[in-house]
Amino acid sequence: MTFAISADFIASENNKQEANLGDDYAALGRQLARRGIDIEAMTKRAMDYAVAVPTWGVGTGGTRFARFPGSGEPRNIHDKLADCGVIHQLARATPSVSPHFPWDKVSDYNALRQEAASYELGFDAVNSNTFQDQSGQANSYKFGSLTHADKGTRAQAVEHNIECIEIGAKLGSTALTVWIADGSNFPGQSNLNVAFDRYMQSLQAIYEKLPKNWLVFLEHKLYEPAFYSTVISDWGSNFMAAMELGPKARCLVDLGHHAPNTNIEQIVSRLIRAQKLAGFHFNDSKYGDDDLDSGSVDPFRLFLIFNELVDAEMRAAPGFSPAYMIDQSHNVTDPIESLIASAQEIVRAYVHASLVDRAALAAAQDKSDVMAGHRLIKQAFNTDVSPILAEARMRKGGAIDPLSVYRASGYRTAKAKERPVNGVASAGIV
Ligand SMILES: [Mn+2]
Repeated sequence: MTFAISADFIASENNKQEANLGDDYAALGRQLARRGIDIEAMTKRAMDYAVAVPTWGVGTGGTRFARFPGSGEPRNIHDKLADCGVIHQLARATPSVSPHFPWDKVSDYNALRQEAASYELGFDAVNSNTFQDQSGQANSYKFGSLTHADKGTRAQAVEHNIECIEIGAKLGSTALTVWIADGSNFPGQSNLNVAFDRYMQSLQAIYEKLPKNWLVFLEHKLYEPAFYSTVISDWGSNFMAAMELGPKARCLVDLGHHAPNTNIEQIVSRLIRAQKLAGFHFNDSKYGDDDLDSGSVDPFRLFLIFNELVDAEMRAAPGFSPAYMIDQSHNVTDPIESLIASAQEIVRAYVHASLVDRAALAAAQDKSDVMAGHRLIKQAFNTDVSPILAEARMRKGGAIDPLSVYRASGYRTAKAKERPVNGVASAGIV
């Protein structure tokens, strides 16, 4: 019998804070009512919002310098599902996981689906991996995968993506996320035009294998591991590829995959307009693709992105149905704590954006009343919606204060005993 956090434990921890939450919730409710906002409607929105957790996110990440493993780390997909289950059990905002292959390979995917369901988890987009070599692999990805100069290597990478679709179909997924590390480190290393052509040919072969209700999410990345050029470097390249491929291809926005200070919310707005927004990989950054916890450095930027998303939702933008996922590397924190905190910050940004008085904002913009428009945005962002988030969690059976409950539960200590270190050092940043 492995350790699990009981519903009774969560309820008893909640008991200690329920009265204070009631006070705070009532006070916020009165404040919002003065602004013509029904707090119950906001709480319902918070309860309905969901973001996926990647299976690799519950493992400790690393950098290209070192990785410092934490105790009780998940050793396989079964441990990962248990950890993802705890995140959802406490924070109640992450009902699905995004698996990665071959890392999460098993022999029986029906059993894996049931195992996930036992934690109230489903499967989100499947992720392929052609950025590292696996043992026994015929061709190396050292110089690329879907765009490799060698035809056989490209075919191998295409086959792997098709296998991911087949596994995903068994798990109940309806999307494949493709990120490739292909690019070049030296001018002259590869022909920029030929590389893109090869990408299109490979993606076309994958696209043709997508089941009827499936989408393919194309992920761009400005740099790393290729530092001179990456084949799908920016949203322009991504958009070109998605347009050429067809309606099942959409552009994924990873917040860290842009040059510093890029106006990501404007990119989001454009992709919504073109009905090409696949969804998000949420994280935060200061200098580059830092993969820091969502909302930890620049919560205002996260809010501004959600401001575009809620705007699109409110005007029922055609084809608008983004997939939300967290994509972070947890190097110095307990990954479960980071993912709980990030999920909260993402729901917070969503509720903040939902508070924006859109009719007043449109009126201010029509009159070119700059400061009025800006104040409306700031008013929403500056509202402390913590009581709404806590109330939403509690009503769904989660914890009023998930991080404290997680720590008090002793989950990590129990897992450290159950999951002995196997001595195998795994990869760094993912
Ligand atoms: Mn990503």
